Amino acid sequence: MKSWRPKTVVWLGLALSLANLPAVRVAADEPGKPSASATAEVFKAVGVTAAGQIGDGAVLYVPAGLRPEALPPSFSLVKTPALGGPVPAGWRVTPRFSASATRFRAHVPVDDKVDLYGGGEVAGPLRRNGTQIKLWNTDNYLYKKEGGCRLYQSHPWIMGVRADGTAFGVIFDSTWKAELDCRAGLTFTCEGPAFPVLILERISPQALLSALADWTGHMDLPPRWALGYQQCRYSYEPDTRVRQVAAEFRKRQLPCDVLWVDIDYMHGYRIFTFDPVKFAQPKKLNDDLHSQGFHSVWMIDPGVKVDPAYSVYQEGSARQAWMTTAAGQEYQGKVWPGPCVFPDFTIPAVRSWWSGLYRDYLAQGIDGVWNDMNEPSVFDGPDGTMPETNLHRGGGDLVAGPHRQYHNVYGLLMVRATREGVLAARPEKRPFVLTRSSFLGGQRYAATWTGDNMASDEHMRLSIPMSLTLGLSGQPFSGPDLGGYGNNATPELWARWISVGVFLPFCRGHSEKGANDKEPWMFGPAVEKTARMALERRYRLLPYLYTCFQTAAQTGLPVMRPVFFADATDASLRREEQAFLIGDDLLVQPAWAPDAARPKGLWHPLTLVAGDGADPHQAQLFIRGGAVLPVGRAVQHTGERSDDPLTLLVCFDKQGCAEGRLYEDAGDGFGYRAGDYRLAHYKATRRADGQVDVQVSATGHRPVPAERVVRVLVVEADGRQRAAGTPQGL
Ligand code: NBV
Repeated sequence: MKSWRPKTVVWLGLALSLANLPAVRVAADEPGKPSASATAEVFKAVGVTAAGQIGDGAVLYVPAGLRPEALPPSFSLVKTPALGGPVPAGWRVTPRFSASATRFRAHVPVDDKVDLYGGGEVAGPLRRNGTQIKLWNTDNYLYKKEGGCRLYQSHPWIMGVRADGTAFGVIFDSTWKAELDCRAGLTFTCEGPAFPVLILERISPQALLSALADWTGHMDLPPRWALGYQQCRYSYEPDTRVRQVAAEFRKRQLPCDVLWVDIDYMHGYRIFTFDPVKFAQPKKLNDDLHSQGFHSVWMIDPGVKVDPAYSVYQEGSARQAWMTTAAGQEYQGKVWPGPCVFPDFTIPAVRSWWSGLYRDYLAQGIDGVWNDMNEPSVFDGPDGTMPETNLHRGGGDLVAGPHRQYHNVYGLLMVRATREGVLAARPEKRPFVLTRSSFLGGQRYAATWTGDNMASDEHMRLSIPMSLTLGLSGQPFSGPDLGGYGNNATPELWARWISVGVFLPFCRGHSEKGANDKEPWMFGPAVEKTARMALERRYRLLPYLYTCFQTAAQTGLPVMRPVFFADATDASLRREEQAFLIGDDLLVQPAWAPDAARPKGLWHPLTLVAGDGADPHQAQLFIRGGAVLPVGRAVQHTGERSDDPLTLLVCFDKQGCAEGRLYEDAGDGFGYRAGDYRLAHYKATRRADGQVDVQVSATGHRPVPAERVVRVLVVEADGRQRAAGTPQGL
């Protein structure tokens, strides 16, 4: 047998060392076209040191300047790519590398007929052809800066879906400040040195996303309470206000699981502290919330107040934990508390110190952590962040480098440390961390929301492709601020938004200081009724939704999916970005999108709450022919038992068959990893006499919950639900 060795093709003797060059702003030329201006940046071709297979349907391209056996550590990849054979014959997607004096580029030619998706958190269309984004995590209030072409997170990843439904994906494995241009093929240009490109090839978009999760990591199963409705505002203060909001939800019978505590709980905005007057007894507050079935999530920012009398500042200073200027001086920038210092999360000892801070903090009964401002956002810093020349000292496998290199992973490193700290403090519980800034692979550490949107029709519509695109970029757990963060929401807008928002993976209402109160009862009785109905729909769906989260954790498939996932060969679905799927079996069509493209085949209208078909704001729901959808009772919070009864909604295909799955476990903790779960697979068939046979097979050791009543309802073509028995033992 012939042994295979990487082929070395060095076209230019470029000894590229771009790491320390200053950022030179250049005119952004259209990729592939010669530049018009005499001073324009010139890119020269760079050869490939090695290219080869690194797994099934996965090929790595390594440009000159890098060695395949000594690639720089990757923040996205969870496995080190090892070349195992030549590029397979007929391989269809190949990058070309080039470099200018200051930047390095990979260009991937793409056939015009390919539809492009991904790129992470983007404000724009779902289909990315013809768009450009910047990868430079930015605190982008109301998405106003540069038309929202750079937001809080960076995902150097694009996937292409061909007419026949096959799909490929490209990971540009660099953290440096970059641009991703989808106008003429794919062009990724970074202000840093050479980087490898990984190309994945699969038979479908679904298989591709599973491959992406295998390479960039899977989301861990969140606690079940994190799937409930969550209410936030900047800020509920003092603690009595948090209690009032909690009481109001329960009094009005509006389902809710989580209350959020924003920065004003802190003592002078010092992180890990509590205001001695406004939040004098955080533990008592949390205990009381817990007794009413609420969980609470509290905010921690990265900026640490410069205050020699403050323990976090003292401890960090003693450890030399802070970011420095290029000259090695402690860097200070202004955030909420005034002058702040910022932990250098590239230093392993700083990360473990940061992790340790959560032990006493969480002992106050705090359930989840919200890491905000972690781009990092610096009020008086250049471009709203810290100088690109600031120095990260690194450690472990990370080399020292300028902020320009590590800026995009500052939030990722922070939430990695946060998650580790939360887990260490409470090893028996599943951590819940929400982050604003993130990077490709960030699903390993935290869920995310789409930052400071505004209360407008435009942003409401935009929020759907945003969350879909995050899902197509490896992050299954995301959602916008429902109702809009900035500005006042009108009752009409808020009602429309909550009616669709309840189907997003992360479901939280929020409002900015100064904007109107956006709790469900603030817009009058009619809107409150609409909200209750929408929330009850979500809570009825919890058994199905939790099953979708388990699928996402295990397979990498998003919870919220574009409708083209129902048929990747149907060209008419490729641009649909208002209607969407939850899992395989539920189609959500917003009331404002009556003309949304819908997949062919049987999709029967679905009612979940009496009267939901008559409410003008509720989204229309459709169940897929061939599906068994497990749903529960509308409870007030996820701690209540919702599976009494458990309803199996059966929608037969043309052959009179339907299948579905239900995943159940303790809802928190890690017992499921040792088999304490039940994954039921239902198979329903229509008998000649109109009755329904349901068979179940299950994996896992968890028994069927005691005395569970299961009822089967057949969903007919007109949406009517016909009772078809209450079988035992399901
Ligand atoms: O902590 C206050 C807010 C928070 O409510 C919001 O969700 C974040 O995106 N935070 C930004 C800082 C203030 C921004 C104006």
